[in-house]
Amino acid sequence: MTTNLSAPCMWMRGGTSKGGYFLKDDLPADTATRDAFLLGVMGSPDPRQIDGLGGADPLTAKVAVVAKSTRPGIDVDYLFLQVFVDQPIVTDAQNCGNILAGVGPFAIERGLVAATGDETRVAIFMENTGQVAVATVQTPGGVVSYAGEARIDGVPGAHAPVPLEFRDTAGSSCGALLPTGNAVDVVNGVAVTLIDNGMPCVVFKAADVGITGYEDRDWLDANTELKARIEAIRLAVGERMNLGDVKEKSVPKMMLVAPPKNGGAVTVRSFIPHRAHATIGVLGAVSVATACLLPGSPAAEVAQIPDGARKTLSVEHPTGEMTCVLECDAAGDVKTAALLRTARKLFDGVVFG
Ligand code: NQM
Repeated sequence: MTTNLSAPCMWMRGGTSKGGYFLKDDLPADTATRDAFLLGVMGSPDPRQIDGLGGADPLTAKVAVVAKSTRPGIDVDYLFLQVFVDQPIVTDAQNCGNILAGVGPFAIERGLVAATGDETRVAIFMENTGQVAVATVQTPGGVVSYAGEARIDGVPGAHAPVPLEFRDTAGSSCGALLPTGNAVDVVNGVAVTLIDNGMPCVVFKAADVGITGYEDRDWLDANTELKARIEAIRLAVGERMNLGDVKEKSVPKMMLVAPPKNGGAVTVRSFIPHRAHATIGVLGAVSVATACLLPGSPAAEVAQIPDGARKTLSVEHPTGEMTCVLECDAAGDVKTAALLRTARKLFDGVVFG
């Protein structure tokens, strides 16, 4: 389907995801027209996305909408949109920390933010959740550089580092870190933690749904019985997590945890929510890592947690690990999270939807 509309667009990899980055003013102001255009850009709905630029994967059918901010102390506003692959849905019901990694470079490239020496800090208001992240972008000579020596699992090669800092992300979409007030709830016979430290997640032991937690993405995606069981839990908790009916939403994410295998803190297999993740989401990882710190939670039962207020937690995933550095206050509550990502400009031009 086509809307016959077009817009300037930069295609970027952000972390382990990929998608279209737009200036807000370049998109139709009317939401229905914007969403129809974005469905056309990606080629949705179609499992192959043959008529668009989406990569037949929710991780590569993502959109960032960026504008100069008028908020004090904030450089840009970022709205994340998930375009579904095989349904005609564009949703702003979730944030995305991987696509966030490209927002700073994009904002500088488009002239929304002036480079300040060799590194430029960009304060980003995340519209989906009303929270702030700070990205540090490499800008030698005042120009964005994507080249560097930083490596993240799930992306081949080395690139310029884009460290991300999050502050006070608890309750981003659910209103509270633990929307039911409990570290453990039992849903369909499975002990789960319903948690939101930047991303609404349901965290439970992989063993409690009959798998090890070390399976690969293809195996998980092919297991329709497992997926049906997980989806039944997801649909049952939407209201309890203050997310309403989640049938057509991409949250909560389903996080299956197991003991670490490679010296990390915990192993995770995530469903986002209908496909297994190739790695793990950024804020998804922060939320799981936070769940590991809750005494008595299913994640705490399998996790290895270092001592101290500043905790470096390596979250193992299907293709490596993601390191989250969590700072806790005296009460043990997570106050800030820092993660390393990289990003790369892939294409700049005009896209047709
Ligand atoms: O949790 C995928 C991704 C994500 C989200 C998803 C993300 C995050 O890897 O912050 O990055 O969970 O839909 O891009």
